[in-house]
Amino acid sequence: MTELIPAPRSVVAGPGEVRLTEHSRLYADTATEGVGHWLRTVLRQGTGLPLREGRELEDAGGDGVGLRIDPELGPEEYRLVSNGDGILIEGGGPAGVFWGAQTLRQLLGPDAFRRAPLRRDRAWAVPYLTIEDAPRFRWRGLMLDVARHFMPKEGVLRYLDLMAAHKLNVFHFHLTDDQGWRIEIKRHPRLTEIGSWRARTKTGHRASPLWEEKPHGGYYTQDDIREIVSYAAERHITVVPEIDVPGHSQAAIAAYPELGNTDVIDTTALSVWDTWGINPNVLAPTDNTLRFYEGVFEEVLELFPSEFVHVGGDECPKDQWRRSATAQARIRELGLADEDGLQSWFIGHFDAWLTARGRRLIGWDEILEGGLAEGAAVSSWRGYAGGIAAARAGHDVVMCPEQQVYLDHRQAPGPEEPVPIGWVRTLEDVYRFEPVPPELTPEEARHVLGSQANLWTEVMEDHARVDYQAFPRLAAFAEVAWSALPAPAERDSAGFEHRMAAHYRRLDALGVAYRPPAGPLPWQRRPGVLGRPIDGPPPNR
Ligand code: TNX
Repeated sequence: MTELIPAPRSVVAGPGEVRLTEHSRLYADTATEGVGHWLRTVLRQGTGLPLREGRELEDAGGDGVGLRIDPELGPEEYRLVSNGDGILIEGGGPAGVFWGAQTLRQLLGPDAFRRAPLRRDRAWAVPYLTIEDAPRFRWRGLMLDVARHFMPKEGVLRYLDLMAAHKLNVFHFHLTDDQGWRIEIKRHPRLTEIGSWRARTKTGHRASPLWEEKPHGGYYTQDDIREIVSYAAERHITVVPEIDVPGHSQAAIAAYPELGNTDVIDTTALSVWDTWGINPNVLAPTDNTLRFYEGVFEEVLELFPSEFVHVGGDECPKDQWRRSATAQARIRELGLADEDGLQSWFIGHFDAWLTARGRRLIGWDEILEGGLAEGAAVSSWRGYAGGIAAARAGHDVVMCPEQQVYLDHRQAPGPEEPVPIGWVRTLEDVYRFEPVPPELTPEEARHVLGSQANLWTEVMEDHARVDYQAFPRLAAFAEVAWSALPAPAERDSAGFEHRMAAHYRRLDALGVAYRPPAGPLPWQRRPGVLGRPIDGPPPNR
């Protein structure tokens, strides 16, 4: 039963076990009451045990569970002891206790992950052991793109639960893109009235001749967002919102044509984009655009308490700025060298704006081009290079190179994989991903806050597709981000696969539609109608 994922720092097992029964009590000290509430709720669902409240730690003695703070431990560190006195989980902060509670759930076996007990008469046992554990990185993230395909709120809450089960703690919420605007902004209602729906959708990759001829869309109201942020916080997950500027903005321009480069194209003719790729229709670098987005970010800051706010900054083609008299005048007026300078001025504006409000900007590694704003952090996605350059320049970095942790890329070669993306990133590739490149000195490496896996959803139109792409690779990623693994070549991938056998049973109980080790099930395959070049060079760039 100790086939834990992610692997803890140390486990010392002894003979014997604690048996949880209907008489078992759960005690939580004041600081860990929230964790106690979470643990009681999920265990009651899966096991049927009431885990009545203990008034003091002694009530949890023998066959109960105690939760409390041990100030000697780090904030996310925990110790789980199961012995003749019962089960005691101590953490340096509530987050540490919460991760310990996740470990306890795994120790109880796969059925503890169900929503209702299979039967009432079974025993629930936890072996005698001592687990000491702490995360390697403080940023253990998952990015979910809800712009390309909208994921209704329930699905997002479910992903937060799946993240928590894997001890992931940063949810990077990609809320806007060319193909959809997904967050209600009260002062600019057309962003969702117009920007959250597209008339049709390209099927498969962008070279496909096929379309799904039906409207697609949806958005989160501000109350939905508050609920998501609060649900995440209960699970010790920080939500980092992304509003992508100045590229990836066609949905916003379709809603408010004055945001685009009106002296280059007729932006009133644009609609929410219905295909994939890098879009030439970018924001105009005008005062009107800046004021508009300051308004957007003001509402965003009210909804998301996170230290970091993501402003995108990726894939912003400069052609329209080259042809725009307005953009060229701005370049001259600001004394900039070129259009790259304009992009960096644009990002720099929001860096200063966010910093003045006590937040920090983070953006995709393109924000390094033309000079990176001081204090800004970088999501390094086009490989390690951006992250290395940023760390050397003293900027914080989240490593998420597409070569390793892009979960939209296919997980095996062959015609059965249901994605039109040529690159193969296997479970083992992800397991051998190292967030800190050897090029960095220990001093520079301190700027690597951690890592995240990214789920872009061009080809994932529902939650079953997202599950298929995310799992099992997200489990490998979680271990990379949490556990103190050795260098990639020395990692025990056979041991990991052995533990995965137990983990698949947990994912089954959770209802995750993962990719089975033997390949996709018939319903997970996709008929060969995508116009996809199989296993060739990446067709999506
Ligand atoms: C690049 S990663 C993008 C996304 C795409 C993704 C597909 C990044 C910052 N931009 O817009 O969805 O590739 O893999």
